[in-house]
Amino acid sequence: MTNQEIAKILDQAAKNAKTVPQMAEANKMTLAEAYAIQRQSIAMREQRGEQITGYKMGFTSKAKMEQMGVHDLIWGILTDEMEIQQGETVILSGWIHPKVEPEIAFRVSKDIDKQLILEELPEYLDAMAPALEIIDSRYENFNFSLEDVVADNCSSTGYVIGNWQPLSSNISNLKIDLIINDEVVESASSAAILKNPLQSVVELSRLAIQAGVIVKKGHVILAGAATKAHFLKQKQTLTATVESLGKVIFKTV
Ligand code: OOG
Ligand code: MG
Repeated sequence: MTNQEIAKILDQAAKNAKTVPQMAEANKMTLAEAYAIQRQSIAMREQRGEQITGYKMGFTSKAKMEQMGVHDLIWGILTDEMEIQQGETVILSGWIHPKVEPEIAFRVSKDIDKQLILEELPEYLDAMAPALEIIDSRYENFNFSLEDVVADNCSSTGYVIGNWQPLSSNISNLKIDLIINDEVVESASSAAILKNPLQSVVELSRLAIQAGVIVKKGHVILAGAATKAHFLKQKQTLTATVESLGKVIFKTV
């Protein structure tokens, strides 16, 4: 199969909420080809009128790497179609086997056009917020190789951002909880995200520059989940709380 054909299969799988088999091994897909397929599938979304709203980092914590059996940082692309408002009720039937995970989001205040170091971030970011990400792998049983998940835009499906707060550079030990209904199902420190979630933005700047991508002013960056993800079920209230940043909520039917 060509990269374009694989991109089309993955795009349609997401659009129609139908699983597809993994394709990387059979097609001897390299990581570079997987990212090319990811970009081609996003181009198909753009042709339908979707706009890029930001980027997400993945597998930035041990908990996520272990849960999914993949051991390398990845990045994916977010679009406006994936944006969910705080408090919104989402319909699960439009997805395959969605999971939810707690995240920290950053807002870009100046185009990122070079590889940044930690000390430069306050010049490029102006806000941070608690967030929830919905991931929905297009592969059967949520199983994939590194190349497969990258080609599938890193399972990107939905994201909810809480109220923006001023950026603080001292965020390497904040308590993060994932709460389903009234039960805390996961709890971690933000240190689980590369020892400091801001390091995730440093890594994104490196990957973006390598790929020739400029992360634009106004874009959102998800730093990657600090905990495992949980499958969504109907009639749930999902909450993420991040110490000193507050909480963000959505519901399912
Ligand atoms: C891939 C997405 C990983 C994260 O925060 O680590 C991710 C997946 O787990 O399906 O979003
Ligand atoms: Mg995530």
